[in-house]
Amino acid sequence: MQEIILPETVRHTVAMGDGPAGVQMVQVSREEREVVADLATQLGGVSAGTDVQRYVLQAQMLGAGLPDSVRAALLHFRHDGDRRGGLLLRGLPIGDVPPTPSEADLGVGLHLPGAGTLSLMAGVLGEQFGFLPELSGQIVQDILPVKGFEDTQHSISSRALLELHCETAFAEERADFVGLLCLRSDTDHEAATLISPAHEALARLAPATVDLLREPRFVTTVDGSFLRGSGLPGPVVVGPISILSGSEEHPRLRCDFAETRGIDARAQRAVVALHKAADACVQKVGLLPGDLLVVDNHSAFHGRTPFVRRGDGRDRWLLRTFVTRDLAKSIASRAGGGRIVDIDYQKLNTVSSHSG
Ligand SMILES: O=C(O)CCC(=O)C(=O)O
Ligand SMILES: [Fe+2]
Repeated sequence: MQEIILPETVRHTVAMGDGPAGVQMVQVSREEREVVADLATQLGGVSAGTDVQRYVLQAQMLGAGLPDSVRAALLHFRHDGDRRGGLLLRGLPIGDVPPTPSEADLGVGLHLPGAGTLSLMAGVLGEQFGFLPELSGQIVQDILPVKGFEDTQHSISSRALLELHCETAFAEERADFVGLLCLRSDTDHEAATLISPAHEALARLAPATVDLLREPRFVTTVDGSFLRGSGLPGPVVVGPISILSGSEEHPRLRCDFAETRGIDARAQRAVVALHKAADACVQKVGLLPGDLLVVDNHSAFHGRTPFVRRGDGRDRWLLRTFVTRDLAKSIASRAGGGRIVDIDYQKLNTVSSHSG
């Protein structure tokens, strides 16, 4: 019988080098790439668009056949997270990549071999899910630069720096992990994904500031991209929340520097100090085709440097997915027990927009 690899022993079985930016990295070999590609092809027999439940289950079943090094790295990351906040798998199969679409809500990437690769990896980490109406509410989303959004704080921006954030900080149901699989880099190689580990940023702050971040003295607004079609006139403000929880050794964050603010002057100064500290210890990861970056959405902020959108079909293109360890926590927001969370934003609006 084959020996079962327990999480405690996993770290000894994986050869991990430091990635381009001090992020833990696993280089996938050519043989391993072929195994993953074969599994992704098998998964391709189920539609990720119309048969989501069966698709995710199939990905989880097939995941048992992934190469040990890949599986062990993902299981280890799932178990403990990583103080560096990210895991980079380099050299994954993505198949033929068509021209980058000009819109992000057409669900093009969902049907590509890369989506199969991403979902196989996600199935080892936990449960894949999506949010309505963000990027058509699919479980695999296209992250690419879109005309008219260049200077926004949406993930489809380009010219603007995408500020450091925890993904969907407004939502209790937010992902434990965000998976970003690169299909195409930007032509100029200017775009870099940013990672800033919580413990490093916190180490730069005065103890009184860290204590304050643990108090429920903050509010956070819902990203505009989630409110499209909701009919709500103004910002949806959620709170009061604490930005920091967890232990000193394993801090947990809930903050998006484009959306989160203090409800009084001292609390706001703490947000500004944290932002400055997080910026100061940012790591840049220039994703290459076949790179999967898994971000721990609790122990690190992520963001992206500015780059140029050309609209020539060669623009940067990532596939993104959200993974939770516990899908049951969002059951009230998932109609019919599916995998797409549909939040009632009106109910979420717990704070008068005049406060703060
Ligand atoms: O484009 C990137 O590298 C990261 C974008 C991002 O933060 C996201 O899609 O959640
Ligand atoms: Fe993000």
